[in-house]
Amino acid sequence: VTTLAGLAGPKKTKMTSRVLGLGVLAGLGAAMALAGPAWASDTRVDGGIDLLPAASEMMQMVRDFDFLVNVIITVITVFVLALLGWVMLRYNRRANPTPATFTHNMTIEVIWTAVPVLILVVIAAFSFPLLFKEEQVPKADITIKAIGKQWAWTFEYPDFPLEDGSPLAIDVNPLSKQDSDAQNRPYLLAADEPIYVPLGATVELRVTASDVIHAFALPDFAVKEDAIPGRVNQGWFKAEKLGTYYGQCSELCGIRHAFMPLEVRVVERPEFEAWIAAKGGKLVADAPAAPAALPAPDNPAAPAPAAGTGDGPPQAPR
Ligand SMILES: [Cu+2]
Repeated sequence: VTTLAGLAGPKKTKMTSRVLGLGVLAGLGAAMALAGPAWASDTRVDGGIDLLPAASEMMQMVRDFDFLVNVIITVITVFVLALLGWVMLRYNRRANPTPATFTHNMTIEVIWTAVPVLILVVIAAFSFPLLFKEEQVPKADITIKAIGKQWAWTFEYPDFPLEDGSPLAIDVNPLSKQDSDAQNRPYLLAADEPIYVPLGATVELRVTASDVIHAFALPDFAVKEDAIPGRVNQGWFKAEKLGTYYGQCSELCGIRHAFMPLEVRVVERPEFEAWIAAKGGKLVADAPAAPAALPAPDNPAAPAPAAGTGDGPPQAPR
C-alpha cells in the first residue's frame, strides 16, 4: 500500500493549485472535502487532490485542521453564493423597480466586520498549536542531517559514525526510469538509496544546502523545511508506521529540481541496525537500544552535525 505513497504527490500539487486558481472551483473543492474522513483512504489515487494519508500523529493533526478549514470555506462559499442569488433575484430592476437609497446600516456593518474577525480567531486557535508542535523539536532518538545539493541529497547520520569518526553519509539520487519501471516503483519518487529510520523513533532533522536553496519535503509526516546554504533549519517527525515514504525537493533549485527525490523506509529496529552496519556505521555503545529510554543523541560521543556552521538555530535544551 505504502509503496504507492506519494504517487499522487506531484499531481496533487498541480491539481490543488488549479482548484485554488479558479475561485469558483474553490467552493466545489471545499464541498468535496466535506466528505473528508471518507477520503482518507490508505491508497493514493492517480489525480487525487487531497492531502496524503497521515503516517504520523502530526500529519493527522494537519489533516484534521485541513478538514476544519475546508468546512469553513464551504460554509462561507455557500453563504456568499446564496446572498448573490438573493440579490440577483429579489433586487433586479424588474422585481424591485424603485430601489432604496440608504447607504449605511450600522448593524450589518458591525456584523460583517465582527464575524470575519471571529472566523480568523477560530482558525488561529487551531493553527497556532499546530505550528508550535511542528517547530518544537522533541527529545529525539536519532538525528538525520539532510543536505540539498544541485542535484542530489546527502543524508548524514551523526549518531552512527564511520570507523574514522566522520558521520555515516548516504548520497541519494533518483532511481532511473528503467529501474523504476522494472521494479514497479514510482519514477522520480523512488531513490537509488532509500534511507532507513527505526519504527517508533523520533527523528530530528537538520536541513541545510551546499549551493542554492532547496527544501526537504516529506508529506506523509507533514515535514517541509527549507534547505538554505549556511544555515541549519530544524524539523522532526515520528516514524509511527512501517512503510516506504517518498519526498522531494520542494524549492525550485535549478534545471534538475524535479530529480531530487528521497525515499524513507520505516523499519523495525533490527533491520535498521543491519542497514547502518551494512553502510559501515558504528552502533556506538550508548546509541539508542530502544526508542523509548534514550540518552540525548547529541552526547559528546557523537559528533554534532552542523557544529561550526555558525548561524544555525540554537540547540534546544534537553
Ligand atoms: Cu532542490
